[in-house]
Amino acid sequence: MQWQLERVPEGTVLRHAGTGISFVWSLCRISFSPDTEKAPITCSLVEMGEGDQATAGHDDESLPNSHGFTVACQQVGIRARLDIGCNDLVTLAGRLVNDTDGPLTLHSLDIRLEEIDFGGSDAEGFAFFKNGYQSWTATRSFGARDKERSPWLPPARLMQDNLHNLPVARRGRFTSEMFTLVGDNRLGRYLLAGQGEPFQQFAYFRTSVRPDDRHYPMQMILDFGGQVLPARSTIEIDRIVLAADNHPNRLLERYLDLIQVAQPRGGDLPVGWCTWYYYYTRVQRSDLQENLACVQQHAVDWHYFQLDDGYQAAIGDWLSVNQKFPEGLDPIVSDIRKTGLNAGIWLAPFLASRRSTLFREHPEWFLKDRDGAPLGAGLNPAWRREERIYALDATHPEFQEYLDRVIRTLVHDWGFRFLKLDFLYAACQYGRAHDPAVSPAGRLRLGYSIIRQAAGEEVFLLGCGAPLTPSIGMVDGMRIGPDVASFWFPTFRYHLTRDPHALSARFALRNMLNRSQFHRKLWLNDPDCLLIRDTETRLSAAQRQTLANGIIITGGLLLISDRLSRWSPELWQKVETIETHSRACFSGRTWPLDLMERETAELVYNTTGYLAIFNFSRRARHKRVPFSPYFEGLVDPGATFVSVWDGRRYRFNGSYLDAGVIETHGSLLLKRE
Ligand code: 9PG
Repeated sequence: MQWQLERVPEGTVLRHAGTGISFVWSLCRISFSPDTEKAPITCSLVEMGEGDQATAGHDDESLPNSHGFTVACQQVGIRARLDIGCNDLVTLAGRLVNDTDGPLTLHSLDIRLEEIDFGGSDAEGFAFFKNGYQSWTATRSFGARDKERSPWLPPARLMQDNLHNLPVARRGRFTSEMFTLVGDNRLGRYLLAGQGEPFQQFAYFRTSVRPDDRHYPMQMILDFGGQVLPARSTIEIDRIVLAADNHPNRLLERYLDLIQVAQPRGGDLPVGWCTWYYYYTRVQRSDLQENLACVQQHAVDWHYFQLDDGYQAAIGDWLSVNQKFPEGLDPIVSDIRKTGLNAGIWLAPFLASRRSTLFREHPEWFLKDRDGAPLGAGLNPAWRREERIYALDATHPEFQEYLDRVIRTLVHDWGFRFLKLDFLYAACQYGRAHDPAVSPAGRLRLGYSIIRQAAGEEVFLLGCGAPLTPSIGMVDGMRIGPDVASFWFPTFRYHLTRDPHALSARFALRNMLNRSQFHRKLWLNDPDCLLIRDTETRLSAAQRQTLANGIIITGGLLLISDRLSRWSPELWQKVETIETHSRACFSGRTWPLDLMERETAELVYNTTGYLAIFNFSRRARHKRVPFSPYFEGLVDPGATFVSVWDGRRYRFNGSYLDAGVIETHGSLLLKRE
């Protein structure tokens, strides 16, 4: 038993024997409204005495070594039974009980840890790892002097951030979703706080630190998003776990094992082609034919050929195609099948635009804002300006029937075997739903189960623009970063928008490396598409190589999005090499070893024996990779590696590996000899 719990007058002190990390568990508050229209009431949950506990009941399900306590807000009739269990993890589990004769609208359960102590004398070594809300959200670590930003434009926030846990752009104030890692890099001590099953709420974390602080507070929030708890009923709350270790990757691995609900899809690495990053919404039938012809000519062993955004008559009307596809999608699917590939298609199942037939005919199928109007879901610059989009209500029975029919038609009538489900955040937006007893996270889970039921087990479901926790166990693959692009970074646009998630090769790489451990624990990671074209690109040769190396070492889906007829014979050869190494890395575990020290990990190890070394700085750098602490227990101190691309040899000399000079945005991909 590594964690010890001690009761003191200020609260409950928890101390981890292995690392010496400790904190005080001080306060728990709940916020709810007796009536949807009324302002929320926030009350501190007070621990009840022995006698009161007896009336609370529910002693059936306590955790090992638990300190069960019933906390309640007596005057209004809500009760929480919480258990803190302590072994090598601290686990908080519990339920909420509505003791009244009317429904209660739930907002949040707020738990505070005070005086988190890593044993340092100030915050110089402080590091905070932020996991973003959904696929596209920035995911990276910060130091005590950093600022975490959110875009200026409200639609960009709505489409990429969690509106209910927005960064405040102040030095030392940080937010995270689903889990966070905080720690001290100088001491090598880390604490993980994370959300567990059943993933019916959103969990988020906030902290605030000043450079001379020795202790930090942390707020952990379970957000119910206005879910209604009917009279005299009970709900289980999502678990919260805390763990400590000297190695951030080991800690993350422990957490991912704990929350893994299903084995990811078996079989080989999925390889495919996608229309988006060359054709965008201009895609037409002849483009598909042209690329299919190339695939056939080169006899490659790919599995999927996916049509992205651009075929539909309007966002929401997935079964009516536009004038670029005059013969519909049937002939396309049969062309794809004839080439031996599986056809894939993109759709945004919980979005519809104002000009769609769906919106005009069924405004009642949408989530509603405060005034009862359909809830806006942002705007995509790739679509027409007048194409205002709205969020559908996954709890509406008639919409559920429509969704079922759309998916059945795409899969069983038209023959698609791969569905890229995009803009899924819309299902979780806070608004009035047909069934208010389903939480926002629960709405997305409900939507996924309707889609899975209609599509069948065999169809590959890829989540995109998707809040992470409700997707666990529901999708085969998951986009884990923002859109890639044929440029490194939009410097000018970034200055205008300050969008920390901005689509770019740089930020796509940041998320794919920083989130690489999710792969095959929660789903298959989709790092977004590989672009290796050497024409019609603003990526330098080094940047293209780095994108390829990042996709290879992290072992996720390999989806290509170039115009294949423009590839030279060298590029066809190159993609073969990429496939070989991607297949090898696919089944390994990837550890971004310096995750807590930089915005984007630069030392990435795959347990099948691959090592990638990146230089994300703006200058060429001579890189000496220290053996300790990163490689202890992973490779031996004299291990030799060979460069995958030029056969050069590199060796750990007991204390470091000299990687030589790596150009700006360049990288090495090495394999154990
Ligand atoms: C099709 C594209 C591609 C791409 C998806 C998604 O405004 N935004 O914040 C925004 C983010 C991502 C995005 C579009 C808009 O791209 O990730 O692969 O399928 O939709 O429209």
